[in-house]
Amino acid sequence: MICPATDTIFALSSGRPPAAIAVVRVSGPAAGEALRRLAGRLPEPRRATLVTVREPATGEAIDQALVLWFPGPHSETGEDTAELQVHGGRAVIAGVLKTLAGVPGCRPAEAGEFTKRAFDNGKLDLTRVEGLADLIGADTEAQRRQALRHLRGLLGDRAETWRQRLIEAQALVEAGIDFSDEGDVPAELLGPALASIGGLRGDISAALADGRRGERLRDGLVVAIAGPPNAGKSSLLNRIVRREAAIVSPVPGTTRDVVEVHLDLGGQPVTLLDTAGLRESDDPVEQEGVRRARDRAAAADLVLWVQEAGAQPTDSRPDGLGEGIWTVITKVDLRGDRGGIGTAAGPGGVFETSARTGEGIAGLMAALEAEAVARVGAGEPALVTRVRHRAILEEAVSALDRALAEPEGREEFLAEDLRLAARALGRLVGRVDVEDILDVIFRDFCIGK
Ligand SMILES: Nc1nc2c(ncn2[C@@H]2O[C@H](COP(=O)(O)OP(=O)(O)OP(=O)(O)O)[C@@H](O)[C@H]2O)c(=O)[nH]1
Ligand SMILES: [Mg+2]
Repeated sequence: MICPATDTIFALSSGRPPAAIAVVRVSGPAAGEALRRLAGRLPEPRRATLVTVREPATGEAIDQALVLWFPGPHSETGEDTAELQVHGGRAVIAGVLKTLAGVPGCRPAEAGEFTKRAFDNGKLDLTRVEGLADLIGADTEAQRRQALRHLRGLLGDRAETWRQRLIEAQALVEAGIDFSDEGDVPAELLGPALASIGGLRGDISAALADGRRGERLRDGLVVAIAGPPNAGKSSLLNRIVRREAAIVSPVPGTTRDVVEVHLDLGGQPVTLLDTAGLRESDDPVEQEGVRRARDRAAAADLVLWVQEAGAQPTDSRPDGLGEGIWTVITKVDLRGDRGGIGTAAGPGGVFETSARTGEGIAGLMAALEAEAVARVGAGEPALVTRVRHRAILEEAVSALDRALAEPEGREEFLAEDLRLAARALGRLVGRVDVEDILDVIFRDFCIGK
């Protein structure tokens, strides 16, 4: 649980020492006092100032540092905030943190607590907080771009506009209810309200009909390599990632656990899974491996169904493998007589590859990248990037559907439907009813953020 903001919090906000520079942040009412003790004075606001940081009791110099002073409310957290850029040695950092701990009212920050304060002080809405978490977690270019858009309010601002439109429609309906004695709202108020609700419903539904691009981009496109034992699945994975990520052996049934690797294909995040060869087995461990292989392949965005060159097509693939399936023929080097096969996909989207010679691998990877771009990276930036967003917006759409379906004379119900929809949008940006989810969201942050 996060304590009330009367405490002043501090933390090392930069990465693991030792490093060239370490950034220590302090936020709260005693931040100014803390900075005065360490730096001997309070520097001019928002101006980098070189100071000698001293242990206040003894006056001993700890380090030379660049310090910044951001008086609230014009700071990231909205509170008085100090930032010290010291040399990133462990002893220097320990000395600074120890001194800060000695300042009355100061204590070490908990994970995400700086951001939580920014949220509490209205500096960031919840969708921006989520964008910030995603920005810190972004591994690829496309993920970074999406996260930054959300940090800048892509969804939060849109949700706020939608909420305003709802509130206006609600005002029209409620004005109508007040005007009429019999409960029948005049058409000149109800008509525009209904038109606005219809338009809004359309806009929110359009945001939801995005093929889950935003969620996919956060998680990465999941591609499972599946096929019969010994077909060369693990070798294919290793060749693609250019390291021995999975064990390869001539013994069928080598892979048991699912091996997961994360790739950055031209900025698109792709998670590649190597799975156990699918076959009947008496070995309980292998059976479990096969069960896992089937599960992960069924849940994947794409399955690469791997078959050895020259294998009987009776190795036919089982049902329920997932959304899309591509066939990958492996070990084409063993065919000998068929030199010079191109690196692109053959007819019917069949890829001919050899993990030994590397043939066809570049073509397969290019196709995977194009698929990732098509499924995740193409089109308008996605407004919805989390299950939370989707669930709330779906709830708003159902409330609007109910509103539009209310028969004449039930304007009070209509007004209530609109209130529910507005409430849902309020939850999206964290204005209302959010206590239960805040801990979950801030838990994802590191200490110092
Ligand atoms: N010549 C040749 N041999 C290959 C190629 N790819 C894999 N092999 C061999 O085929 C055997 C099986 O390879 P694996 O990658 O372990 O096959 P797998 O599909 O992962 O097998 P399981 O995990 O047991 O299902 C090994 O002896 C590999 O060296 C290839 O492109 N060319
Ligand atoms: Mg294997």
